[in-house]
Amino acid sequence: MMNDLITRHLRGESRFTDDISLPGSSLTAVVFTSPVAHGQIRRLDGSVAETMPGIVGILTADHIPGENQVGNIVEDEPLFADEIVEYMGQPLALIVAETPDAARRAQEKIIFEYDELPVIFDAREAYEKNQLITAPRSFNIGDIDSQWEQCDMIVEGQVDSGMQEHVYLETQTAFAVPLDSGKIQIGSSTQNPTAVQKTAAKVLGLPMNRIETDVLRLGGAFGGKEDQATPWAVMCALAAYHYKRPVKLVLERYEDMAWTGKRHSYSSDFKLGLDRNGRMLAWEVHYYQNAGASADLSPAILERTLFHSTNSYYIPNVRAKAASCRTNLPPNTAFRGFGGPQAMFVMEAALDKAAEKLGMEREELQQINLLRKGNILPYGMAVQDDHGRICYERARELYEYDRHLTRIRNFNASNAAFKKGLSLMPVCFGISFTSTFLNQASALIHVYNDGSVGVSTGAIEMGQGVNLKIQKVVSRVFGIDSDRVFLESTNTTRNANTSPTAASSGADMNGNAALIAAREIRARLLNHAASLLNADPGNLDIRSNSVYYGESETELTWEKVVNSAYMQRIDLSSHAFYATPGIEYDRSTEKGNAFAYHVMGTALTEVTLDVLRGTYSIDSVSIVHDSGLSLDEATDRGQVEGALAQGIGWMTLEEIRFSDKGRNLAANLASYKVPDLYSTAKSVNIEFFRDPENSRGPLNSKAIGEPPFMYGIGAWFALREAMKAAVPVLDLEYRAPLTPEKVLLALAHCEKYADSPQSDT
Ligand code: LUZ
Ligand code: MOS
Repeated sequence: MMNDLITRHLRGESRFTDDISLPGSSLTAVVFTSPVAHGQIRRLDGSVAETMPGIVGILTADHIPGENQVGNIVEDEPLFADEIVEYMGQPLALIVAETPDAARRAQEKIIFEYDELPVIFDAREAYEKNQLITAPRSFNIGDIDSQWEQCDMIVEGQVDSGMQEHVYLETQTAFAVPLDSGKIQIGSSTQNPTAVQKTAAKVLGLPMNRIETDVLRLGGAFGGKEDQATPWAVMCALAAYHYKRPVKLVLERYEDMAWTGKRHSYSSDFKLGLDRNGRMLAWEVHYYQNAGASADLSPAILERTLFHSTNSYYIPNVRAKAASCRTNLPPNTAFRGFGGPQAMFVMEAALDKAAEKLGMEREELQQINLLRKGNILPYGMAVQDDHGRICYERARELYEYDRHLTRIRNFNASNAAFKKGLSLMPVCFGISFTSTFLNQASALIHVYNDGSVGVSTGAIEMGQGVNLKIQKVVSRVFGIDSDRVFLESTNTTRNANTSPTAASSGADMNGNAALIAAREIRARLLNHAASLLNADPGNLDIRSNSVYYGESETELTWEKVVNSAYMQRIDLSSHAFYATPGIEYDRSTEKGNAFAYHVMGTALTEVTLDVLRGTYSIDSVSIVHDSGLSLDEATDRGQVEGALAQGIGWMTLEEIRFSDKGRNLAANLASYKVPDLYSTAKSVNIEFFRDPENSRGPLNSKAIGEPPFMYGIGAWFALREAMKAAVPVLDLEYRAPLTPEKVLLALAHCEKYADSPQSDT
């Protein structure tokens, strides 16, 4: 029988934020945003718009009773701009109306006058002009300056990777309902209900106990709703506060794409030193992150970039520097991988360049330098196991790398119009929030006296299956069928001070909290059963919905023991807290055990290039992935496949360009290409490597969400191999995405295939 959580979803019965009917006379809101990337505000006048039919009111910075501030890590982001606008699409006013049509008509009648100010869109230019979000960071290990002399070979270069739009199916959506005693309930499509609660409280000048955030489920997020769901929800709260009526706000796709932040583009410089055997000795890298106009999560993302500067390799001497650069673009934000992919692309590019110069395969260099258990990473943490090496070797063997390499060489030797390329891509990704304090979660479990179970945690279900996993954890601990366990919405009144569901750690942390809470209730029930059966609780167990004494089923069913415990006034509820043990990080020394563990794996990618057209297909990606004992294998398979497709999209297809005025030229799904069935991998093979000893998630599982994204980087390098087979003297910049257009221009030896700004007409 298929799990109920899945069947309801498949039938289209699952509800999302916009499906929830609001009580009585609810209002609609739309947002008026800046038409200019940088400007001094001269006049913002809604007086004409306000008199239009159906308009309830227009709210600006002047209507904020508390602080006009939504910045999370750095307080540098107003809810509504009041003196200056810093990017095109920055919110200026909220139009609140009886109907969506009325609101949209008024949107056009707002008068906005400004004096244009100079703009910066490029991270390196911002760095030169000292436009930084926070102080630059630097990770150091060994003694890099004395190492260069020891190196037999040094390669240097530049690497660029592009932005990426989240394209969650459900756009940013929120509503707010005024309750009794000045309390406001917010419904939000957010990964971070506590941030919504806290920010709404701050903007309204209320204590947090007057705001409740409730989240049912999200139609995708991918990091795009970790921080950037907040302003829309706070706007609804502000309107509900002023007009004492429920208010809903749903962004149109073109608004969402134009106004919200993306994955950060990075531009980086590297210098890599090796000995003649291909061992990496010294690694120097400088990352320039394009943060956009305010901090958002950029400092945390920058940090994760530094943590992943050496990916799956051991390098004893490292100096990695990173700067978060302020530009006049929408603030960039979390996106699956959170700065890790950008770092890994640079590392692989450096390896590629070194391999070419040494006359070796990139894969040979990878193999020589793979991490071993006990190796010290640049941030001082020791590698806990050899899973990276094991997965790499297993992928080579299982998927017959050597045989395919020979086959592809033969193919390329006898075909001019088509060329094939092959690559291996190892991934090593740290699991835990890099801000140690965020590694906490809670669960609240009620066993009702009819035997049914309700579970509330801080985890947000966004399609990744976290509810299914927690349901399995709880039903396994209780020894009952999973359909007896109901997963409640995520609600700040039931679970307070929640961390965002992010960093791949939602199931790990909330699952562990649920595990602890369920075990507490189970122990009480077993004690009670022991007294009923006159037995030692140590000999009792609950499984298959009954209490067992050793191997024999007793007459106590789950319902009976639950109801009897209730009659004896035994607490059938439990709240539990989980704080990931053993992690600490010191930002003053940039050293510490930042992660609970690493997830490792390797992908083998094969591509075929059409040399005349520059088009290509990703023929297959074959993966060995370190999964621990999966809580739900179909879910984990789906996560690997989805992340891979998204990674391939980032590396090959998805391209965002801005006009010379800072307008996003790819702010709709006609000009922004996400991978479809034809452009993602034609076949995907996955083998899970399971080592319960080293799997620190609940019931020996491991985090799954982000690490497989980075397998997609393999597509870039496989494509480069195919291009080199066509044009041996190929001089390809390390620049993503490698779109068919760029492939074609590079193959044609076109010197200038880099992006050039287009005029804003
Ligand atoms: N969010 C965050 C994340 O706040 N800190 C992190 O370390 C992180 N890592 C991945 C994804 N989201
Ligand atoms: Mo995220 S990139 O919200 O885990």
